[in-house]
Amino acid sequence: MSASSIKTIISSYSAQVDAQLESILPLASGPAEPLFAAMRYSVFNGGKRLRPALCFAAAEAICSSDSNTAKVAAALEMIHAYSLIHDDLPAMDDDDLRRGKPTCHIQFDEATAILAGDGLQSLAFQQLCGLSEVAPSIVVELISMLSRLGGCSGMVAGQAIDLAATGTALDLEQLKVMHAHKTGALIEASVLMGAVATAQASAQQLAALSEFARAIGLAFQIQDDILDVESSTELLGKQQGSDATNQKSTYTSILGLEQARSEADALYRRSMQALDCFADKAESLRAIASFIVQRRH
Ligand code: GRG
Repeated sequence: MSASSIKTIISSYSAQVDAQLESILPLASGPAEPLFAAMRYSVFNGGKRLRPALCFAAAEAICSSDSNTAKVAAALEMIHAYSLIHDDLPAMDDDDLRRGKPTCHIQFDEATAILAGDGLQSLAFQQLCGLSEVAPSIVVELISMLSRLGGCSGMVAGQAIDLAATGTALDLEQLKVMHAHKTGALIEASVLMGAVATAQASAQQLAALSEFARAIGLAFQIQDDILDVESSTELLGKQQGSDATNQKSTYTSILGLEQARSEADALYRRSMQALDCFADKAESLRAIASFIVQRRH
């Protein structure tokens, strides 16, 4: 599939999730106006919408996507946006630039940024609770997945491992564990929740999607590490070279650029194999996976 067709697929999913986000995020008015403005600022400031795209594409690998998929995708994007707001705070990575714009706490203030993250997190779960046309057992399964993979068994634990490791050198295995939690868990949630929301996914299909997501999640992180070395602040929309500045262990610092690239390639191939059982139904997932390893920002 050509690069422009991949972009077309991702844009069509983005349009659907953006419409959903627009409808659920509170308007920036009333006594809590700064909070709502900060939530909107952090959601609508130019994210690539990769997690929603994976959610839609996974639903299509099983059968088809629908309005419930858009709601699940919006919940995932709100969790992602909250994680970035909190990650950028002075108490964590202390970053001023995100997506080429001032980070939430710089644009607003620290207290508002903390609340915006909190508000987005709870709104994500509220969104899942409001799913219609799916059985209550599916809603509970989706809530359980997002709390497990986005919370202290997944992404939040990854962030804690990362913070605890600051200033120490991790070996490759420790780095993998950290990234499988910090970045990989929400990517896995995106794929699995898109499939589960269809109510038609078999255990075998979920296992294959899980394998796909784990491989592409790690490849995503390796590409992130490569871009931190190779790209520019302008293209990345965040400070280039920040991993080295913050003395963080990365795939490139441990393996070197060339080996990091071949590791990402190997993971990409593994992710493709995991999709074999879906034949043509997984074309969009394949396209997004190739975008992930080829992306320049
Ligand atoms: C604070 C609970 C908590 C978690 C933070 C995800 C995360 C954990 C921190 C982000 C730090 C970081 C830059 C990780 C590298 C991988 C990553 C998640 C990059 C950003 O994702 P993209 O490229 O972002 O999909 P966009 O801007 O396109 O939405």
